Amino acid sequence: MNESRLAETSQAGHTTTESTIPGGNMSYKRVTLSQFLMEGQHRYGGSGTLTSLLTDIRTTCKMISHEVNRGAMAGNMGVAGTENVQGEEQKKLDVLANDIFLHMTAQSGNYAAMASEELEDVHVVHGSAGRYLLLFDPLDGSSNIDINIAVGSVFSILRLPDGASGETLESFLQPGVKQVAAGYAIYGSSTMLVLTTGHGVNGFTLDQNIGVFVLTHPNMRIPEDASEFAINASRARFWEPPVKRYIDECLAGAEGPRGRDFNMRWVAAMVAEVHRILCRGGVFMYPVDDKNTKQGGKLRLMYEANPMAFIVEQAGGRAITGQDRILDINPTGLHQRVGVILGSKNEVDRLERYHQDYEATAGKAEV
Ligand code: AFP
Repeated sequence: MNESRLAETSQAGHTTTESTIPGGNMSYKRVTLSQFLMEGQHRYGGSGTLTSLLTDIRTTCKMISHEVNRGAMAGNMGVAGTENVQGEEQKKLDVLANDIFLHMTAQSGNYAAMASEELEDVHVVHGSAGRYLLLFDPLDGSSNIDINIAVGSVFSILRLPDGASGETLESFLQPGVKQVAAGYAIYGSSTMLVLTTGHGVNGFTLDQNIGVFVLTHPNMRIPEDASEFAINASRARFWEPPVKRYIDECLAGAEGPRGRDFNMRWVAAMVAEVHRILCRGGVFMYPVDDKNTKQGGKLRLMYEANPMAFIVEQAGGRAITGQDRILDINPTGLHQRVGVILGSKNEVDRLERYHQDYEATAGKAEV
């Protein structure tokens, strides 16, 4: 909601008076997530289901935020002693966050079934007449937990196809363009919920004093140009030529073909990288490389790449695998992995051109 819409809403009926209390707290004048969703429901003529779906997510993320913030005090640090379907060692908070998601979002009956990074198969919500599917990475960046660096939760919401059953995997295998909503929570210096329902991207900060998410980042937009890239540089020897070309040019800085210096960041939590890009632009890359080619890449399509691609595109950025638009990929598996290049439009356009140039050259070489 931009300021003008906020003003409209205020004029439309909410009596707002200047605080007459000396030094009075003005936070009551902010728009809460609930008010924002209701306003959007009236504006876009929703039935209220999407509002209810996102209310489930709101409560879930508040509970996970609480557990993350308690950290060592609650014995939430360290490993769980188990592995997930990816064969990755689970942290205690991975398991706890997953349980919170499953429990809290099943209560409303909105969801027919769910899929989680932490579960091998579809999780059916028995007895639900819900017409939606929820996919999530309950704790993204969990390798950061024990070193007190930002982590997050990522979610994606799909409609249950007409005539389909939430019991089956096939119901989930929809391209990212079919998402009805997506978002993430970032548990950092503050807890924020950033989401889209297809009408732009808006960010809400958790007011810990009253336990309410308030609109603090209306209509988030990604600058088309940027001079900051995020990639795990320890994998440089595995990169494909187009990626190496792009990074080498960034590193060449003002004396190189880009004519300006670049900065680098790597937080090892996709949520934090995407949030930074939404706040100030940049490009995030976890491309397919010589080492992860067999797996199809590192990041998972259904509950990491697709929701983040939806958000990034809604904020004016782009999200590709290198050659293809991520949201157009027809999934073949619940835990399918893809290469991810996303962020500022003009930087992603350049990377796409470099991949096309390379494919064209390689194609000629094979003739
Ligand atoms: P974890 O949740 O296992 O820490 O993985 C996080 C992630 O999927 C993504 O959020 C990061 O961008 C990426 O992996 C970090 O990968 P590296 O461990 O290779 O830095």
